[in-house]
Amino acid sequence: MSRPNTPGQALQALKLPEIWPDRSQSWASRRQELVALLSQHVYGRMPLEHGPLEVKILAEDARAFAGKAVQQTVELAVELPGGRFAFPIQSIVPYSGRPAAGFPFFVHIAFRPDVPDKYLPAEEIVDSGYALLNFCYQDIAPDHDDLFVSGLPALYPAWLEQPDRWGKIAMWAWAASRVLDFAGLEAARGAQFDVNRAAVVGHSRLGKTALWAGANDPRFSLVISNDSGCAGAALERYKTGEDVAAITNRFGYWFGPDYVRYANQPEAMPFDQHFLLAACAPRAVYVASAAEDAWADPDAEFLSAWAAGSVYPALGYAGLVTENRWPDADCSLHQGRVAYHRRPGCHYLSRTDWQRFMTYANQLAGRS
Ligand code: GTR
Repeated sequence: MSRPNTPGQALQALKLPEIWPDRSQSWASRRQELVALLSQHVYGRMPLEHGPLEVKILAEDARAFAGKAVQQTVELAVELPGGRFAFPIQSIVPYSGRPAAGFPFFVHIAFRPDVPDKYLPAEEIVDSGYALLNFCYQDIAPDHDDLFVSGLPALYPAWLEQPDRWGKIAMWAWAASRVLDFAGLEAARGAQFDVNRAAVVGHSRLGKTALWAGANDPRFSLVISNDSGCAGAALERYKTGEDVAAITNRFGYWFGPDYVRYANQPEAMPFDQHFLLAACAPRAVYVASAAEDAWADPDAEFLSAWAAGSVYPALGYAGLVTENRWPDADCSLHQGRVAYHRRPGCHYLSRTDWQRFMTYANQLAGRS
């Protein structure tokens, strides 16, 4: 497909399904429908029932990062229909500059448990006045097709019999909400976290996961996807690189059973990925692209962000604030409740990405 001269022309030609066609319907009710639609057709449905969260500190470094923060390894556990599920997280909380309401924080859905990590400049995040809650997705459900016999899904056995049973993206997203439960418990004890400034962030397959976590859990006030591509931020109807056929062929277990039906026929989808971004509205949603990431398709991610922004004005906010031209290889569009950046280089969660996320999060706080 050759690229139309302007993104506006591209969107017009696509004739995307409308996010909120009946404006007499309340947004709260339409938003629920979007989540239900995406559950049914893409990610599978998340179970809701679980026991109360149990918290156990496994290890503590009170002088982490040159003495600037306390770092704890914490075990979170809940009772589920099939037994007890426990997983470790890392909690990093700065000592200085604590706002009265507690620190704003990132729930980082991580490829590895390590803090710091090549995708996680933890000291810089601490220095910027943010706390961090980090967990490794493989500790929730392993990232391979094991027929859901291990980790979290095995403890919801009946759920796996459902025709719209969840896939692994939904399982990893479920865990992000349990981590947020932990922040809530800590905040209730007067501890460090400002639960009104909770962001969820992930890269690539975990960027898809961050979006699904944010769509499901309105307690996340900022939802950030980095290079999330197919089944993440990118419009399926527009994109090149990875498509539904390619992703379900390699990673069918990430999704509910229905998604594969749309392989090679995106026009049959009663939705597109702008529904996923809009399901976060009126909260802030941030789409980050890498200029050379053709597999994810930066233009398709940008168009989706722009299309999703269309619901915000009726909710009292600007969506994506942009001119009608394709983004430069290095740009940040931070003025609306839908934010976008494109940075030079390839598929990676870089320091540059984090710096821009924090710039935007600071700006949001200044506004509210
Ligand atoms: C690729 C996959 C992408 C993206 C990526 C990643 O192999 O096709 O959808 O999720 O992995 O997570 O790094």
